[in-house]
Amino acid sequence: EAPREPDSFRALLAADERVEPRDEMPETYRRTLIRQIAQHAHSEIIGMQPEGEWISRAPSLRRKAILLAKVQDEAGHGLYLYAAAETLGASREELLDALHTGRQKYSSIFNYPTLSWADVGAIGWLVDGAAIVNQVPLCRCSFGPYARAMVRICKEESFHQRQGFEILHTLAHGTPEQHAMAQDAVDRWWWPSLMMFGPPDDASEHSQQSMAWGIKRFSNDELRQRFVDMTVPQAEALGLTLPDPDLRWNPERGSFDFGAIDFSELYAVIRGDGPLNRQRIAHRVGAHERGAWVREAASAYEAKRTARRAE
Ligand code: FAQ
Repeated sequence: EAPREPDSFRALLAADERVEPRDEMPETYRRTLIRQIAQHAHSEIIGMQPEGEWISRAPSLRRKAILLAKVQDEAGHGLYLYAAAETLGASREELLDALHTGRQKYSSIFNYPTLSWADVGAIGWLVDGAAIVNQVPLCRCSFGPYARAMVRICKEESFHQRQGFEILHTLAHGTPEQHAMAQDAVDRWWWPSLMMFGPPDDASEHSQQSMAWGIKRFSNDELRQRFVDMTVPQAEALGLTLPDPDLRWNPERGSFDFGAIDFSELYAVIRGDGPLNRQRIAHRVGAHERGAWVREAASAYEAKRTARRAE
């Protein structure tokens, strides 16, 4: 049975206009957005960990400054997204608690380890590349605050993708050992990057409704294909190969065919059984606990200001 939708909400969607926080909206629409935006925000801040591990080990001062800025950008993206979720009535505290207790998810990709410096390049090139393909259409998402947050985030992700490409380009054109390091990183990150787009369309429980509501503009498989088509020529430009013997141009489809994805791996990682799920959450909870004094100080300051204003 189709959920009851207010006429004003239907009219906004029909005119392809944005739904704003004070507009009437179905409760299920609100809950779907909170779920997706919160997961997205959680991904941004958990995503700081794999690369953050390399800040102190970056190969030069220049690389270190760039990586530091990139990881800070991810924190900023998390903040815009939590703020967008707050406009729907979900508090920051409640969202972080859902992350820490495993009631809300974050992207599967951040449960894989960063074993070498080349992984920082592979994350920028492939993970940020996948993020852009997924997120550019979200700039036209039906919910205004999410769509607007996405515009700036996408611009920053484009810079991130280029810095990853440049790291890999440097390694791929360096010594044979450096080339091998770049190739090894790409071999490990390729399949997990394809999994970022989610389950195949016929197994994606939310896609149909989210597309009807203009939250998602394209299906998981459509975006995955777009990512493959964009990335194959870039791999050639890097002088690196993608670890898929079935990857080949299909002139009839005007797209690259690619091998079957092992979705059992995606489901295992989503369930909590990826290589580093427990470590990522433990690290996040620890950071949150160690940061308690900052939140207390901010609340005390706010209480003081309110009291002063009331005088
Ligand atoms: N990992 O029915 P669907 C970044 C869950 S980029 C974990 O297809 P939906 C930038 C899904 O939530 C990464 N869980 O779901 C960066 C649902 O579970 P639920 C973040 C996944 O929502 C780069 C269930 O499976 N980007 O952070 C995954 O229609 C470098 C069924 O799936 C976004 O979040 C997965 N890969 O489509 C940062 C983009 N796939 O909620 C640092 C916004 C699916 O019922 C460094 N999100 N699930 O418990 C989206 O576009 C969508 O939510 C999808 C999933 C496409 C991810």
